[in-house]
Amino acid sequence: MKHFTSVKDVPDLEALVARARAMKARPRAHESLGRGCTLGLFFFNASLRTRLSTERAARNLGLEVSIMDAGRGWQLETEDGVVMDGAAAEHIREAAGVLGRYFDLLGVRTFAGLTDRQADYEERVLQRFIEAGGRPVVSLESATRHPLQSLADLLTIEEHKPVARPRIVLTWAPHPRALPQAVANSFAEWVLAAGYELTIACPEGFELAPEFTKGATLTHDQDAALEGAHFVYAKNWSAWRDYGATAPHRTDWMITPEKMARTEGGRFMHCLPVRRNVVVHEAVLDSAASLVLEQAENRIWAAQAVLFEMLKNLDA
Ligand code: AN0
Ligand code: CP
Repeated sequence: MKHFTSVKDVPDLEALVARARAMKARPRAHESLGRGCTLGLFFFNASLRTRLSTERAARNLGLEVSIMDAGRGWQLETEDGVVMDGAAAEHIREAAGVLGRYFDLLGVRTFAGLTDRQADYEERVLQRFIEAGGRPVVSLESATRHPLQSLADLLTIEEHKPVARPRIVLTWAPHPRALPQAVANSFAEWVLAAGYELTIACPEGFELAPEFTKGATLTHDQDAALEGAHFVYAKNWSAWRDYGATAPHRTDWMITPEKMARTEGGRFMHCLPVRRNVVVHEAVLDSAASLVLEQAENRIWAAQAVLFEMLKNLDA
């Protein structure tokens, strides 16, 4: 595996999940693998989990890690051919090129702008970073995907599924701000690639891009979708069709204990950060049904499995 930007980069999904489980069982078993190798993580946006779990994972593999928070005070130009007489002092081509000279492996987090759908869905920032960096790149969440999150989510489902073929529901939930579709797109893509059936519930107008949801069952009836579910993955996303539109007034879509009661002993999932009593009622988060901390922990083992495969590829 050279780059890790989507499930499409994974040659054997089952083997990668097994690798993550092995890392969890013996975190330090490969602590000399990364010796002498360096990993540079570049964040255009704030992060708690991705930043710290990836650092944890890298250290478990013996990698040296440096992290740059570029969100504040460091504006990069990402478009080609522009006259750079505005706020951005540096172009991504130089910035990523420099990082490629400093590190063996690179990680980058870049959010969707949510104004230009085409630019976001072409992953222009991520692609330019990959081109200019000249090194293997792990996505720490891009405009349209969050593959490390999805791998951790899949691992969590494998660990907690009560039956071989669980009923998995991805449901839209309200949020005051416009958020990307990345987590939801990615969750759908990975769960479907793993061969599970998936139901996606959202208000009208909030359907995800068809390229991510082909094979899933789509519904606008959340209550019906929750009936008999084993996993309820809640997430807000802004609209793909009317790009970036939000619906914070749809408070009727918040996940409550009453809604969870429709499920088949369903477990609650969310990638975090989550807004209590907006996306989900606190009674659900504080209940035994919640898997959110298990998911967050599994971010370490997901990142460690991915970095392990990328390090092996460096040697090859
Ligand atoms: C982001 C999102 O929904 O995409 C990050 C999730 C990992 N969430 C927020 O910005 C609250
Ligand atoms: N779930 C997740 O990626 O969280 P952070 O934004 O804190 O990294």
